Amino acid sequence: MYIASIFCVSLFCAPIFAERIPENHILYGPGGKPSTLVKRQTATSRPVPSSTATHTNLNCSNGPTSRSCWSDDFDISTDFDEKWPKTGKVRAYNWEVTNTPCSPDGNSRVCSLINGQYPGPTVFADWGDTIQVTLKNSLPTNGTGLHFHGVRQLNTNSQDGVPGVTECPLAPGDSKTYTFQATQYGTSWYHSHWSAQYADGVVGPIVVNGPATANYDIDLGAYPVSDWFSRFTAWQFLYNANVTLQEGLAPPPGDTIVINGTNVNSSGGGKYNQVTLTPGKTHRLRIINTSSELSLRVTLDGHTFTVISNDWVPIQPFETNQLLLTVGQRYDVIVTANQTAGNYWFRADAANECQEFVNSNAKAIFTYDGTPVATPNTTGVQYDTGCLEPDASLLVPYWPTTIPSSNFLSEVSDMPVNVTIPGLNTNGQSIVAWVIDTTAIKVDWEDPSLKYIADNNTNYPSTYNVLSLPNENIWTYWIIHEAAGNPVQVPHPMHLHGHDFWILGRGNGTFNSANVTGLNFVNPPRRDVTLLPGSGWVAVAFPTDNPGAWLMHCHVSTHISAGLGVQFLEAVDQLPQPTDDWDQTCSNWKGYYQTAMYDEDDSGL
Ligand SMILES: *[C@@H]1O[C@H](CO)[C@@H](O)[C@H](O)[C@H]1NC(C)=O
Ligand SMILES: *[C@@H]1O[C@H](CO)[C@@H](O)[C@H](O)[C@H]1NC(C)=O
Ligand SMILES: *[C@@H]1O[C@H](CO)[C@@H](O)[C@H](O)[C@H]1NC(C)=O
Ligand SMILES: *[C@@H]1O[C@H](CO)[C@@H](O)[C@H](O)[C@H]1NC(C)=O
Ligand SMILES: *[C@@H]1O[C@H](CO)[C@@H](O)[C@H](O)[C@H]1NC(C)=O
Ligand SMILES: *[C@@H]1O[C@H](CO)[C@@H](O)[C@H](O)[C@H]1NC(C)=O
Ligand SMILES: *[C@@H]1O[C@H](CO)[C@@H](O)[C@H](O)[C@H]1NC(C)=O
Ligand SMILES: *[C@@H]1O[C@H](CO)[C@@H](O)[C@H](O)[C@H]1NC(C)=O
Ligand SMILES: *[C@@H]1O[C@H](CO)[C@@H](O)[C@H](O)[C@H]1NC(C)=O
Ligand SMILES: *[C@@H]1O[C@H](CO)[C@@H](O)[C@H](O)[C@H]1NC(C)=O
Ligand SMILES: *[C@@H]1O[C@H](CO)[C@@H](O)[C@H](O)[C@H]1NC(C)=O
Ligand SMILES: *[C@@H]1O[C@H](CO)[C@@H](O)[C@H](O)[C@H]1NC(C)=O
Ligand SMILES: [Cu+2]
Repeated sequence: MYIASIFCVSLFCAPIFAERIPENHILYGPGGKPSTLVKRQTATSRPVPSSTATHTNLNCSNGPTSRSCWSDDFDISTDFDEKWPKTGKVRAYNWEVTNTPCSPDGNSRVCSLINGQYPGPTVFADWGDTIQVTLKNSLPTNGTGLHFHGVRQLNTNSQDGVPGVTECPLAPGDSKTYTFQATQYGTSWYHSHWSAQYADGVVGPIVVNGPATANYDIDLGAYPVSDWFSRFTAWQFLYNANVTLQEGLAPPPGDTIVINGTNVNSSGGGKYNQVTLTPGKTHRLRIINTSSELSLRVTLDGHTFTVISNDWVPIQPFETNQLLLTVGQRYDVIVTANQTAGNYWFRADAANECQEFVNSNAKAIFTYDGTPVATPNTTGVQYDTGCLEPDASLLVPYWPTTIPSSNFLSEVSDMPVNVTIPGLNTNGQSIVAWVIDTTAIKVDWEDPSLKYIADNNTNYPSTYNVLSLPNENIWTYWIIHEAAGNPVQVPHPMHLHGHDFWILGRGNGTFNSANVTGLNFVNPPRRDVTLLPGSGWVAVAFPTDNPGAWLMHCHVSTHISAGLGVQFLEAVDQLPQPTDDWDQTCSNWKGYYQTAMYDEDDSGL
C-alpha cells in the first residue's frame, strides 16, 4: 500500500515515494535486496498489433509500398529488443576532428569539425550492420570522443563514448575505433560528450535503414536543426552560463538557429538550405534536434507531417502541422507533395515557452521539382502554446509494452533537480551547480567508471553520482522532479544512455499519491529523451537489460556541464575486462593531461 508520508526539512516538503535512497544507492526494497525479478518479456503481455497478426515474412522485401517489410525474418512487428538481423556487414568510417573555420550563418569563427564538415558526415547502415567509426583527435588543446546518441550498445558499454564514465578521452594525436551493432533502426545522431565540445560542431546524423510504420516513396535523409553560437565558442559560452546562473538567470541564448547546418542571418548573409520535393510523391524526412540549448518548433508551410517514429521507436502514424523537439529528440515524418507546385518555407523557430529567450528562427526552402527555386511567399501556421511534447496519446509505440504497475509505489525512487548557488555546491567548490538526486556529477577524465569496475573498486567519489542497479531483468521506476525551492525552474530534456525509457506520465507541481492513478502503464510513449517540465515532474520506467555504466542527464549542454547527471551502474559484475586498446587510450590521456594547457573546469561531460 502506498503511504504518502510527508517529509519536511526547511523549505522542502514532499511525499516520500519509497525508502530514502540509502547512502550506497542500492535500491529496490528493504535492505537493498531486489524485491521482484520481473522478466520483462514474459511477465508482461505484449499483444501483437492486429494489423500484423496474419503477417508472414516470407519474401518480405522493403519498398515504397511495403515499408513494413524488411526481410524474411524481420519486419516492423519484430521486437527489436529481442531480435535483429545479423548481416555481418561492417560500415567503416575514418574521421578526423580538427579546429577549422566555419560560418553556418555567415559569421566565420573557429569550429571543431569532423572531416571539416558541419554537421559532420552521416553514418549510414542497414538494420543489424556493424558500425565502426575510427576517430582521430587532431585538436591541439582538447580531448575528444564520440557518443552515439540513443544507441543501445547492447553488451558494448565501452563503446558509449562518455569520458570519465566509459572511456578516457582521446588525447590530441590519439585515435580510437568505436565498434557496435545497429540493433535499432531509424534516425539518430552522434556527438562529442567531452565537456561542451559538441556545441562547437562535433555532431552529425546517424541513419539506420529498416522497416517503417507507413509507406513513402523517397527518403530525403537526415535533417538536423540546431541552435548556433557565432559570437562564442562552446567554452566561452560555458563561462557566460556559469556567470549568469550565479545571478539566477538562464544562459545567454544562441545567436541563431541553423537547418542542416545553414541559415540566412539578419543582414542577409549566409544561405538557406534547399530541399527538392517530387510532385505527387511521399517523402521521409528525418528531423533531429542537435541543439545544445534550444528547443525548436518545426513546420512546413502548407503541409502536414505524418509522424512515423520518435527517437529510435517506430510509432503508430499520426498527422500534425507542427512538432516541438527538445535537444536530442528525433521525429521521422512523411511529407506528401500534394500542394500547388511552388516554393514553401520550412521553419525551425525557438520555442520560447521552453524559457529560451532567443529571438531567433530559421528557414529553409522546400521546392517542388520543376519549379524554379525562389524565395517562398508562404505563411506559417499558428503555433501551439506550451513547452510540450506531442500529447502522450499520439506517441503510441508500434511494438506495444505493458509495464508492471503493482510494484511501482514500493519501488519508485525520486530524483530532485535543483540549483545550488556558490558556497552550497556539493562538489566542495564554490561554483554554481545543477544538482540531481542531491549531487552534481563531476567525473575524472582519467578514472572512468569502467576502470573502477575493472579494478573491483567500489570506492566511487560521491561526485560520480552513481546509482547501483545490480540485478538484470527488473523494471526500475523514477520520478524526476524539480526540487522545492529550486531558484531556476526551467524544463530539462532528460536523456538516458544504453536504454530508452517509457514515459508513464508528467505533471506540474509536486507528484503526490493522487497522481498515481493517472499514470499510464499500457504502451505509453517510449523514447530516449523526454522533457521534465519547468516546475513539475516526469515519471519514467526502464528495465535492466543491458549491463554497463550508463549516464542519465539533462541534454542542455550547460546543464550537464554544471552537474545535471547521474550514472547507473547496471549489473556491472557481468562486464568484461577492458581491452588493451581501451587501457592504451587511458595511458595516452594521462601522459597528455599532465602538461595539458587547460584543466577540466566543469563536470567533464
Ligand atoms: C518466395 O520467392 C521465391 C523465389 O523468388 C519463390 O520460389 C517462392 O515461391 C516465394 N514464396 C512465397 C511464399 O511467395
Ligand atoms: C543536408 O545537407 C547534406 C550536406 O550538404 C546533404 O547531403 C543532405 O542531403 C541534406 N539533407 C536534406 C534532407 O536535404
Ligand atoms: C564557474 O565559476 C566558478 C566560480 O566563479 C569558477 O570557479 C569556475 O571555474 C567556473 N567554471 C567555468 C566552466 O567557467
Ligand atoms: C551575416 O553574414 C554576413 C556574410 O557572411 C556577415 O558579413 C555579417 O556580419 C553577418 N551579419 C550578422 C548580423 O550576423
Ligand atoms: C531543440 O531543443 C531545444 C532545447 O530543448 C529547443 O529549444 C528547440 O526548440 C528544439 N528544436 C526543435 C526544432 O524542436
Ligand atoms: C495532402 O496530404 C496530406 C497528408 O497525407 C493529407 O492530409 C491532405 O489531405 C492532402 N491534401 C490534398 C489537397 O490532397
Ligand atoms: C506566391 O508566389 C506564387 C508564385 O511565385 C504566386 O502565384 C502567388 O500569387 C504568390 N502568393 C502571394 C500571396 O503573394
Ligand atoms: C534547492 O536549492 C535551494 C538553494 O539554491 C534551496 O533553498 C532549497 O532548499 C533546495 N531544495 C531542496 C529540496 O533541497
Ligand atoms: C571484488 O570484491 C568483492 C568484495 O570485496 C569480492 O567478493 C570479489 O571476489 C572481488 N572480485 C574480484 C574479481 O576480485
Ligand atoms: C496530480 O494531482 C494533483 C492533486 O490531486 C492534481 O491537481 C493534478 O492535476 C494531478 N496531475 C496530474 C498530471 O495528474
Ligand atoms: C502544465 O502547465 C502548463 C502551463 O499552464 C500547461 O500548458 C500544461 O498542459 C501543464 N502540464 C501538465 C502535464 O499538466
Ligand atoms: C578546449 O579548447 C579550447 C580552444 O580551442 C579552449 O578554449 C578550451 O579551454 C579547451 N578546453 C579544455 C577543457 O581543454
Ligand atoms: Cu537541463
